[in-house]
Amino acid sequence: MFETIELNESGARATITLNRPDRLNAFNKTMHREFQQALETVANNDSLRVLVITGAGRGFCAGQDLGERQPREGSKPDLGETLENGYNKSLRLLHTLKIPVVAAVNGVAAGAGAGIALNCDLVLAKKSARFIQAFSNIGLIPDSGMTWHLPRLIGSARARAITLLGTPVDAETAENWGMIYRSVADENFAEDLESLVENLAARPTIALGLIKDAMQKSWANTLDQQLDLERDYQRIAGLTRDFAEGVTAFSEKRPPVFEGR
Ligand code: T3D
Repeated sequence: MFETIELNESGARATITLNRPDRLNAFNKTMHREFQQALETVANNDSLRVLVITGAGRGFCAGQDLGERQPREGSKPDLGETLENGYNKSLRLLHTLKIPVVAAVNGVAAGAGAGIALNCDLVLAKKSARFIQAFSNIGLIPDSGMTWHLPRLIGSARARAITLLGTPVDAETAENWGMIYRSVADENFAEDLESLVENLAARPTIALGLIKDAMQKSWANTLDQQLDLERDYQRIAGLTRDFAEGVTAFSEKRPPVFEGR
């Protein structure tokens, strides 16, 4: 069905695999369209409780396919337009998903490829992976939300350094800086990913969606506004079947069985 990605929906989990390994899964026009279609499909499937985004082959994603950006005599590119309809549209879809999204970073993540990973809720990376803000290496500015996320994740000094210099950040450093959730030995990656995904898929999905949204909104809110938001979201969480199950299971001294409802 897709040419440049794979979408696998199985039970409570979906996996989107960026699938142009010979280009390190760089985004061409078709991949932009197909990635957005896949995200819409995931958003419309109520049985899903976790999404994984990963890359085929040795890379996660090398950002924009530069083969599509070769200068042509007499024609000037409008990269604002390509951002609006490509990465920005995808990231807005990603951020409105109500289920947790895990970036399984299996190899190098460069440019908007790093951007896609860092826009996910949890980033699990192989120790051998690298994150490269490659934009300034080719005369561009960081996009895909990187000028927003990076200073918040790792502080302004490091964010300025890695974006101005294009310095690669290895996965272990990325974890130590708070850029990603965790880096794991390459040989443990598949197993650790599996247990993370299993755990998320079994947790109370509505509460997880509300947590994601509350964390997101906190950046723009005052403490007072955030306390109001917590009151409103807790009201919603308190009406879920999973909350009733959580409290019942606690009283009965057994593990809860959440249904995501
Ligand atoms: O344009 C707009 O719409 C604006 C938005 C821009 C968003 C962006 O993402 S801008 C940043 C674009 N990305 C880059 O600048 C990264 C370019 N790639 C690299 O710097 C390196 O490839 C890596 C550091 C990612 C990996 O290096 P390495 O040595 O592990 O692999 P390699 O040999 O460079 O790459 C392997 C192949 O993938 C190679 O092809 P070949 O020689 O085997 O035929 C290489 O050309 C290809 N490849 C890697 N990145 C891209 C790519 N092909 C097209 N586009 C790429 N971005």
